[in-house]
Amino acid sequence: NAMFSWQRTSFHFQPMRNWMNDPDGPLYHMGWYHLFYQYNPDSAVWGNITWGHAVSRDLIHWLYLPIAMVPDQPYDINGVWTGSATLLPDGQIVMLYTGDTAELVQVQNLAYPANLSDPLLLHWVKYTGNPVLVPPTHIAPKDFRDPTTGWIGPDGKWRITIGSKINGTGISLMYHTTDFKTYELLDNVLHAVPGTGMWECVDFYPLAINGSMGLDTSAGGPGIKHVLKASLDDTKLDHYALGTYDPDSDTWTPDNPEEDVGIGLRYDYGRYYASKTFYDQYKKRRILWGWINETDTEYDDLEKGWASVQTIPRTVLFDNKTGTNILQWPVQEVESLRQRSTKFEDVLIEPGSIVPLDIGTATQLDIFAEFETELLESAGEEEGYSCKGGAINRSKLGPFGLLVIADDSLSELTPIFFRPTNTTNGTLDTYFCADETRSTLAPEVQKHIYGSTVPVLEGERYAMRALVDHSIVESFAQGGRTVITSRIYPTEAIYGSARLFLFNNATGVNVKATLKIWQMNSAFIHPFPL
Ligand code: DQQ
Repeated sequence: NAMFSWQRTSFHFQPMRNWMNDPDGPLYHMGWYHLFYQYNPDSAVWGNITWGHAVSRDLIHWLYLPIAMVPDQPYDINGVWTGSATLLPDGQIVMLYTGDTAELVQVQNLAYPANLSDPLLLHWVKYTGNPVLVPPTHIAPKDFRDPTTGWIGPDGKWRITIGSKINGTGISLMYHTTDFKTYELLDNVLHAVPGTGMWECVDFYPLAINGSMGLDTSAGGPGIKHVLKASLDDTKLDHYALGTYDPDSDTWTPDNPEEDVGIGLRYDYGRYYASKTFYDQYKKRRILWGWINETDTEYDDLEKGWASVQTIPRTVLFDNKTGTNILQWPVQEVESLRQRSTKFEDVLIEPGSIVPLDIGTATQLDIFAEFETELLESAGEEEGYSCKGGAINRSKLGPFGLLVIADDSLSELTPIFFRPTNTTNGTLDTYFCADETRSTLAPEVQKHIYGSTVPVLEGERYAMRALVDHSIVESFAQGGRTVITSRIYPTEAIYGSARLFLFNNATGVNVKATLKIWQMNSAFIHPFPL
């Protein structure tokens, strides 16, 4: 179906057709990265969920493989739902996933590759003893899903955790196991946060406080913090927090109780859900996948014949400069798609002005932009602005930034911008925002204004990177402290009509922009020639 075909991405992973949601069981095996994903083979809306499967040498170019698992057993006949891979020290691969049973009960099942020496891991065997876990008696049958990757504690036992809720409190149940077939439920939960509702797709992993390497999921000891992430079913938002894990009590404590899971930081302030990390033992890094869901109508998705995209995989590190957040950054392999680049130095953008950037077509870009501001004398006082009000809401110090996926007449445009603002206690806060209000002329599309604060430290310029891919913009502020993904539905700013601009809508500052912009090649994403 050619409808809106210009909205398909060129270097993001998406199936050729039909519906995709959560990434599942990502892993690296014998030279190949494997991505599984929630997939409806029959339609562009959710249902009949199977595990789609694709492999890559570099996380950028992909080969679609046959569906890895379909609902064909009483314990998963209503859907092969989300799960995670655990690589055992002896080389075995354990896949735990949620099955929606014939009775619509959520249970956990075990699967493993039929042939470990097959680099493509084409065939998966479901364990004959499935289900391996059913909802505990105090848990509702539909509140028990998405098992994590396992990790080993100091006692040599494996642990997994599974999200749930009790009376509106989001919780993560803890289990011990030695063989992934039988499990012991612990009395305590890993963590609980009142009012956050059902926790889907819990992720739990260590980050080194210093250094640029990722850690195996079982890593422990000093010099480590643990990230706990929950996908909140009530709001469809991915929230994380940094904290300390005690492997003896199997509990986790947030560094800052006011920024606990579900009430504090988010991975991505845009369109993003059901993310999952894995440890890449080949390149020694932790990699984060996330699902970019649609903001158009189901009707449009059915017309298009497809729905959803995965983000470019991101490496995750602890930000030891702020000490309060993670850093997310597109995997370095995406840079292999870079082609011709253009540099702009100290481009002056005066208050209320728009400056076109002459780079030709602007549908596939990797943009690095730095901004410096110079306060004008006429500037008055102001405080308390945020992303709210979007890019047309002018204040003394902002907004300024990029207009992406815009056309020459500016009938469609998406501002990605900074807004520094004074606070009531005399400090400066900086917001990083994306304003989709004017992103499309299409009527029945949600048009959000996204964003949050971003730490900008002493001596740092305002810095952003944006990956533009036809209908997706992934934007990273200050090296990945705050991230926003936009799903955009252009009707005019397409193909050769797409342009890039700078803008400054502040009333009291001149802005100078320095940029390097690469045209991006398309990735090779095709069926594997089996
Ligand atoms: N998607 C899966 C569930 C999970 C949800 C079903 C999150 O396992 O909780 O497709 O998007």
